[in-house]
Amino acid sequence: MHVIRRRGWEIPERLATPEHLVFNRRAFMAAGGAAALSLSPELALAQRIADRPDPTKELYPVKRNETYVLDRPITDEKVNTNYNNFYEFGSAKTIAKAAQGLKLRPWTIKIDGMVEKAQDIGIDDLLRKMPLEERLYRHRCVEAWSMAIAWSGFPFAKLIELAKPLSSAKYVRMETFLDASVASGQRQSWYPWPYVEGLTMAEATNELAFLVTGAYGKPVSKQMGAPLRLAVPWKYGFKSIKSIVRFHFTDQRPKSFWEALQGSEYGFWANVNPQVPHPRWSQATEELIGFGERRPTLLFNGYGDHVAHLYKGLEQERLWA
Ligand SMILES: Nc1nc2c(c(=O)[nH]1)N[C@H]1C(S)=C(S)[C@@H](COP(=O)(O)O)O[C@H]1N2
Ligand SMILES: [Mo]
Repeated sequence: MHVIRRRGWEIPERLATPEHLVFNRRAFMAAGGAAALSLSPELALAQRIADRPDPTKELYPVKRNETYVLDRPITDEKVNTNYNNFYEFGSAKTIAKAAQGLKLRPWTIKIDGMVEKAQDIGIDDLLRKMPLEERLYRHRCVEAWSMAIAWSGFPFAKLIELAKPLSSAKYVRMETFLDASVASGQRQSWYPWPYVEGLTMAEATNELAFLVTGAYGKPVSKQMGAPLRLAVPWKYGFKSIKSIVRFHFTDQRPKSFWEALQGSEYGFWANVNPQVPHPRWSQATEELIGFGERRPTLLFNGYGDHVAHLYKGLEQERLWA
């Protein structure tokens, strides 16, 4: 049997933080890690539910854009769909089953704020308008683990074309759904729900910024942020907001969920930098989840050629938290 060994894990449990409080790695390992996932009846059930037909299923797989190449293997789908951060459904990594309660239709996305004309658009109409492609991206969580994923979706820039923001808009602020009746985490009132994230217009229109509708050649799973989630792979994972219901264009810098909760540790930019530690642990290396391997982390998670120019002249800003 394939055994995943705990190797060089550097974050002591006593350093538990809002995000890390939940990093229930010990439980994951105690369950036998990835090898056990296929054996656990509970997780197998969650998987089957997640595999139910989706109205957009026939759109996938989509053609891969070969521009984006990986330096590591793609994370196994079973590992990825059973090891998630999605606080709406709980603060452990094992929220896959709870997330199946999320209803994906109707799913209306509001586009408003500093735009020519505010609009509401259903996810299926949006999907039909957007050019879908597949991209292989790395994902680096601020907790110092990483995965590699075959996302499907469309460039954020295409949504912005549809939204027609005014030239005065400087930021796009995104929100996750708010429904405590399905998301038990949202009954925990000490969190600043709904989950919010934001990008500058230059970031959102950068070619790397990707709105995800699928993964592993099919509609993206609920636990990974169906039906629409962001992937900004040069930033820490918390920037990649899941299950988005609103894009609000504004000239005010958005305050994100994690920044609102713990501003001393999480900021607006959150670009990956191995040389700048989190206040309580090193960011120098990362664990490749599912592979039992640690690797040095790369500046901008290896995407500096695409994005480093966005931060010129902003050296006084807190670019790395
Ligand atoms: N709405 C919402 N989006 C979210 C989160 C969350 O808790 N809620 N967690 C973030 C964090 S910390 C990470 S690392 C990624 C995890 O994505 P994954 O579960 O698909 O790996 O989602 C991000 N997006
Ligand atoms: Mo994360």
